[in-house]
Amino acid sequence: MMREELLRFIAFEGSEGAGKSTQIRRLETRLLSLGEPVLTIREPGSTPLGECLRRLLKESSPELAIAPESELFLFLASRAQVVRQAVQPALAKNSWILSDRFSDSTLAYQGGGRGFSPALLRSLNDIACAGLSPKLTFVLDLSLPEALARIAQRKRESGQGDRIEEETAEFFERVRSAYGDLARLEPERVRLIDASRSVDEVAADIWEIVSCVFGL
Ligand code: Z5A
Repeated sequence: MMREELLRFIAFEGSEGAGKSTQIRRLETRLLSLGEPVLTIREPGSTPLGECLRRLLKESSPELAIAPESELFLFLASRAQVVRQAVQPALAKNSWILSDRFSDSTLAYQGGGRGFSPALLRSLNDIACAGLSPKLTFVLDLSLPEALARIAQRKRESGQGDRIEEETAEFFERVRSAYGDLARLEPERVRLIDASRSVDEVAADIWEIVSCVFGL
């Protein structure tokens, strides 16, 4: 396994619409401008298998009727694949990894949201991740009404929605609260970022933390 202090592995977490993809693009551009090698991935996805699983997981179809247990294993399968096929090889070349969601999504959505035990999820995550954990995880924190407004706006623009988006407000409150618990449990690694501010303000916060943690 890779030595922890060499890992240039950053995950972005939070509710849908919190701005993860936007902030990853900002950070990626900044690192590339310094001549740094960067691999950006998303979960589920980023491998041929993972992208198939992503389509299944996002599809809102009564015929599929994905059970919570099946959902859990599909997310884990996508993670196991991307770790072995993309993340490990890139880290071995000392590349940065920027991940749009990673193992903490399972703790927040399948743990907080669906009620699976955190201890069980941590064991399963360990297998999927081959013991790998991001050095730094940003949780972009946004209230539910603000997140819903952003999602609605994007839906109007792209016409696309998905299965998990159809969950109840209580489900998303539990997810948000689970992210808060993670930040309290591992304050060095998991940083809660107020995502209600402008894109520039959030990006500035993230850059300050990245440059401090990685000595840039
Ligand atoms: N899931 C799970 O249950 N378990 C797991 O283990 C994993 C995932 C890995 C993946 O959905 C779903 O799978 C997700 C969790 C579950 N479901 N939910 N809910 P996804 O990958 O399709 O989507 P997402 O990860 O939830 O993110 P997203 O919808 O793509 O949103 P985002 O990346 O956080 O936000 P964005 O695309 O950067 O921005 C959204 C909009 O807001 C866009 O129009 C932006 O221009 C705008 N925006 C961004 N930042 C700002 C600021 N600061 N101000 C104003 N407007 C902004």
